[in-house]
Amino acid sequence: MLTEINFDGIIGPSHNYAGLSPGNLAATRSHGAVSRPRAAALQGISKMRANLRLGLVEGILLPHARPDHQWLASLHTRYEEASDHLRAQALSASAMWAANAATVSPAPDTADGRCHLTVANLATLPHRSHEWPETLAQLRIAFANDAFRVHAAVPPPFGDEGAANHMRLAGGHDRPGIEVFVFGVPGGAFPARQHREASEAIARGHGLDRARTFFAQQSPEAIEAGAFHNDVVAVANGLVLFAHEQAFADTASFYAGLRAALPEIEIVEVPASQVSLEDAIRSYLFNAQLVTLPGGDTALIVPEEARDTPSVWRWLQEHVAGNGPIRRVEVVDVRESMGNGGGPACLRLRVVADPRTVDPRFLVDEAKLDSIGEVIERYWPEAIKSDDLGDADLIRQIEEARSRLLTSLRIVELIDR
Ligand code: SUG
Repeated sequence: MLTEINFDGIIGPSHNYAGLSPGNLAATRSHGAVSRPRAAALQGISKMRANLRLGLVEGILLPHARPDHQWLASLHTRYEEASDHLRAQALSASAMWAANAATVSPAPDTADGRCHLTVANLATLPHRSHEWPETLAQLRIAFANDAFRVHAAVPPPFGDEGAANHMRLAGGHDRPGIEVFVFGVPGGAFPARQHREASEAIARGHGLDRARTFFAQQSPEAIEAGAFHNDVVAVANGLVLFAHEQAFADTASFYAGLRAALPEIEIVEVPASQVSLEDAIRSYLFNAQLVTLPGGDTALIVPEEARDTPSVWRWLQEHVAGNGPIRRVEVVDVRESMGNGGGPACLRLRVVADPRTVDPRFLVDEAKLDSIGEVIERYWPEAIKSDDLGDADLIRQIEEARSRLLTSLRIVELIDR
């Protein structure tokens, strides 16, 4: 049976605040702050546990080998001798944001009836541009079954940031859906990370039906206000599209096209007069997990920052009380990830598939989360300050922590990458 599986990125032991993402206001604000990798990873585990308790199916993606010695070698240097900036780029734990791992088209949407995944090249920012080889290696293990087709990344300079700029709407996870690719147009104050050419290549590679595939431009004011990915201002699930009024460049014709292709669609648009773009981005209202619960209700899993932002919390309360499509709101604490601009939705990659076709080592239940939690408690560093990045003991601890985790999960083929 096809079901939605949320693969959460386990927050890696090198999680730190190096301010590497221009246009990501939270990350820029946190630059130089002390990070807490252990607490961060445990927050991620608690979120997964809460999802399991809601009846959702959960999987994991793993922290990458950091520092990335292979990447540094390709730059003809070594961690010990690299500049501070290169060190930070080689050490980033940014692979935790699994929504940027790949774009996923479930089997009912594709010409060959397989679930297609294209690994994202993340070409825009140096610290993310070297994630794809290990992400590809992980996806090729987790989705080795014939039910899947895993594609290599689209070549740069066409920037692709994966599922964070992709939405799917369908009458059910197992029914043919419509897929929306959201791209940005370069030229503004901040980078437009998703390029239309990359999205079009992915749609071709996945064998999508042109009539059910949309390419929508992200509004330049959203990018300017800090929406470096579409999933900071919009999210879709089932028949519900939940978006800020200023998310898209040409909203009227985009929505008209969606309504023509999927007449049952429910578009929930939050007006700027009730929640400003600034509040939406600060609170990560839309970087929420919009999920269908086993009973059929739609729930929204928001970060605590949404409850802390009065305009946002008011809007949510009124929506739920007023019988809107979102029937339930769940609040999770992912503050350490939020400090780098990663909310609940950034931390997971949605894959619609039959769980029996996934390598079981990448699926989790509560017992497995307990044992992952024990490894984190024992081996993840407690805190990282920006001037710690040259500390050889810390680097050894980071490397050991990851290999302990992979060993305990028996995913040893990734250890020596
Ligand atoms: O790419 N932050 C990530 C946050 C990604 C959030 N993902 C989604 N919206 N789906 C980024 O900007 C900051 C790391 C640093 O500055 O050290 C960072 O990479």
